[in-house]
This record gives sequence, structure tokens and C-alpha cells, in this order.
Amino acid sequence: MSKQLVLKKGRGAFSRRRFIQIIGVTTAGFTIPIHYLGAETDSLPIVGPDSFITDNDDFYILQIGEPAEINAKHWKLSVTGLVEKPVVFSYGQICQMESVTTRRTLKCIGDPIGLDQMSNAEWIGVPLRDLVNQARIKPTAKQFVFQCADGYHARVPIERGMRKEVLLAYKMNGEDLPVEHGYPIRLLNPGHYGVKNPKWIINIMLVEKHVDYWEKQGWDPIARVKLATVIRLPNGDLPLNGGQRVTISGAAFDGGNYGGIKAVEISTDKEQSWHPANIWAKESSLTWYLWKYDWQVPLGVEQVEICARAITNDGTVQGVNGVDDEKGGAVGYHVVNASVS
Ligand SMILES: Nc1nc2c(c(=O)[nH]1)N[C@H]1C(S)=C(S)[C@@H](COP(=O)(O)O)O[C@H]1N2
Ligand SMILES: [Mo]
Repeated sequence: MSKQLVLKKGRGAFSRRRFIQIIGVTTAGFTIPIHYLGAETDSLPIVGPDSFITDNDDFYILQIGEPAEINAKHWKLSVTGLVEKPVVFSYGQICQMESVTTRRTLKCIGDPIGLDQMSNAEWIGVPLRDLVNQARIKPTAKQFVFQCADGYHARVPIERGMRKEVLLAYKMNGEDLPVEHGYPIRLLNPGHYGVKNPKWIINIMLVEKHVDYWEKQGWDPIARVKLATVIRLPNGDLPLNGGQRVTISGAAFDGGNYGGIKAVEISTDKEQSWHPANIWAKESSLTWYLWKYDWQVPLGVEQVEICARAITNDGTVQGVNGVDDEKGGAVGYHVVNASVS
């Protein structure tokens, strides 16, 4: 991805965090920000998301309770359980190990179709396997269990966790991890929804079996990211004008599970015809693909329906109707309805 695609936000209109009130807890126990008091509507962008990298202040936040407040000086990360030699790392030791700098998108499994709990950042971290190999995992171990300072625990099968892309991250967009995002260290486990990207990790335990926090409540135990396309603009909040030219825009993401996004298509005629959108920012299948499509709102209609789908490199065409597959990640088209005045 070229540098100029990273547009900096010099304004507050979409600086959501300041305006978010956490006022709801869904049946699944996820707190969802549902109330935006965004005043400065005069400076709304015409493309959303309008930058490839999400600012730390705008990055979505989700957790089961309050963020854990950790003093990195006293913090230790241990690797225990079914290992030949338990090991303990300090924050300083981890930061001195050979690091990887990479861009990655995170998405929440509890995100209904079209909601905003997907963001992209640049991270610095150390491959998980570089730490755990020092402890020498016993052959009887089958799962990593990440135990976190807020009481959260997530399990990841060993073969998934040992991939070289799996990182213990300590920097986000050039800063130490913000408290809300897991300071001092979190896991980045690509291909898996946010649930399997634990924050505030204090212990990594090797076990044969484990049922983790969200599995216990019926959520997908492996939580592989499913193919999704979100329309961010227009969002249906404001009526469109007949004859007006608008830019339809959004993001598509497959977490690498379908070979990456090949194309995004838009339909504005109830899925009779599909038109290719322009993918204007992309990097790898582990980051989102940002797309836009210029369109003229038809005259003489009261309502329009805008629909987006993605096609992947392995030949998957995103499935038909939107289904909020409640406990396995939403699938299907995102449809935006807007009235025309
Ligand atoms: N320790 C801990 N890690 C956690 C969670 C949590 O509640 N506690 N929530 C998970 C969920 S559901 C998501 S979607 C991601 C969100 O990460 P973010 O807040 O940095 O966007 O964190 C994951 N890691
Ligand atoms: Mo999540």
C-alpha cells in the first residue's frame, strides 16, 4: 500500500470515541456503542472509511468489562502448563526481541451485518512462537489458553497459534498499545475474529482441552472470520436527492480465509445487475479492502436499495441474504435503504 493512501484525519467528525456512549449490552453480552452524538456533520467525509489506517482514537473497542490497568514495569508474561520448562518474560525482554511491523484488521464476531466494529491499524509485535518455543511445548498439549488480567480467557489451537503471522503486539500505530486495546501486550491472531485476539495477557497456558469465555456461552469455538462487505456511505440516515451523484463506499474483508478479495460489486436494482466498485486501498488479505463506486441517484423514485458483495480469489461469491448468524459471525449482503426526496 502506498503512503499517500494513509489519509490523516484532521477533524473530529468521525472521531467516534469521544461521542460514544456505551448504553447497550446485547444478548451475547457484548457492549455495543449505539449512540453517536456526532455534531460536526458539516465535515462528514464523502468516502467511508476515509483512511486505510484507523486512528487509535477511532479504533473500535470491545471487552467484557473495564479495561485492565497494568503497570508494565511490574507485569510479567508466563508460559506454563504442558511445557518442558515454564518461562517468564518481562515487558523489556519482549520489546528487545526481533519484531515484526505489519498492518492488520480486527473485526468483532458479534458485529451484525453492516455495523462498525471493524478497524485497521499498524502493529509491532513478536511472533508468539518465538516465545513459546523457549518453553518447549509437550506433545500432549493441544491448545493455547491466553489468560488475561480482566478475567477474560481465550483458547487457540496450537497449530493456529504457531503460524508465523500470530503476534504478541505491543505497539499500535506507532504508540504503546493504548490501555483499551490491551496494554502492555495483546495477541493478533489473523483469520480469527476479535474474540481470539486477547488483550492484557498475563499467562499463556498449554493444555489439552479448554472451553473459553465466549465458547462457554455458545459462541463459535474457532471463530474464523467470514467474508463480509460493509457499506459505510451512504448510511441511510439522510435522504438522497434524485439525480444527485453520490459515492457509495465501504470495506470488504475475508481475513485471508478465502484467499483475499478479488472484486467488490454493487447492485442498486434489487440484485438484478451488479457493477464493479473501485478498490482504492488494499495491502494483503489480512487487512481490509476499501472500495468506492460513483453512482447517480435515479429520478422519480421514493426509495433506493444499495447492496454490496465481494468475490474472493478462491472463487467465493458472497452469499445471498443477510443472516445475522448470531454466534458464528454475520454473513450475507449488507443492504442500505435510503429515501429519495
Ligand atoms: N482481555 C480481553 N481481551 C479481549 C476481549 C475482552 O473482553 N477481554 N474482547 C475481545 C473481543 S470480543 C474483541 S472484538 C476484541 C476487540 O479488540 P479492540 O477493543 O482492541 O478493538 O478484543 C478481544 N479481546
Ligand atoms: Mo468481539
